[in-house]
Amino acid sequence: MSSERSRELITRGNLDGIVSAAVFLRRFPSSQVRFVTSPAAAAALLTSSDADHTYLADLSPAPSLAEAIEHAVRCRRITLIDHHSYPKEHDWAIIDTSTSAAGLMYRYLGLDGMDAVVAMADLYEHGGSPLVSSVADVMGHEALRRESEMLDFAWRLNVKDDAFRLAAARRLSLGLLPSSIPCIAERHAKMVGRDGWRKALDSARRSLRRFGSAAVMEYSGRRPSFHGFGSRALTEAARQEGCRYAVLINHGGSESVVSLRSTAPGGVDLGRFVESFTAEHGMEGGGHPASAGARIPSSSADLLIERLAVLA
Ligand SMILES: [Mn+2]
Repeated sequence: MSSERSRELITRGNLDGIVSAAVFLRRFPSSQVRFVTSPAAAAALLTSSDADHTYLADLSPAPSLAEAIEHAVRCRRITLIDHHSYPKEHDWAIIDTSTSAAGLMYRYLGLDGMDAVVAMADLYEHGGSPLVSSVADVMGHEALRRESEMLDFAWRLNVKDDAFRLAAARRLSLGLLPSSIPCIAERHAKMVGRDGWRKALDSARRSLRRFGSAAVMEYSGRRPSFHGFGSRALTEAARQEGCRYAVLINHGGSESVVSLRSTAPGGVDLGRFVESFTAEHGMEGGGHPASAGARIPSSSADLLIERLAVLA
């Protein structure tokens, strides 16, 4: 077996995962890529794999996956590249919360020629990065946002279609952008034609309430699906309403789960914001500058909204 064939990538099927696959394929064009939806699904694939070197991207080392990796590293190489903060350190894990998984892999593998493609993932995951700024200087921020949106719409047309993901990643690995890749552009056009995005934005807009800088959606239990677009529709509706931050609050009994997204680059570091809020009011929270989450006492939810409302 050639060394190319015994190397593989396991990653997620979302935008960051598809761009991670593109980065991997630029470096290892004939290696295998498989897409999964969770660390547990990655663990199952890893356990049945016989690759000499498995890369895992955009998957956090949750207990099920960490256990499978600890077992596998006894006889083969494993490299996990991820950007979600995780409390435990492992010598097979490279974790950096300041970039997308694709951006981290791009740096780690020492690649170039895909700056704009990788910037789409940084923009999608974090709202910004040094790479996003330098690419936006050249092609414009709005053009970069549109390219990112094209790829994001395209995979959502049929979330089960891994053959599409792979074909898209192969073209992206050449440094091409979504608008110049027919299979992506066609799917994006179909998705726009279905009008699902407009419907998702409309229903997101209806469920948001504005409080100064913050657009807030509160619910209890399962979050509405928004025609398959989920929190993406909420963040975009918030942006169009002129709000800097989108806030989702899932009210449980005594505690509530909060998720925060910034809708434009700049602004307050949301990870730090929730860390200091939870340090003051209890429970726990953390995240990135543009995306953060927390568990808070339900009694402090109104205060959290008030604080966010007055942020610049
Ligand atoms: Mn990611």
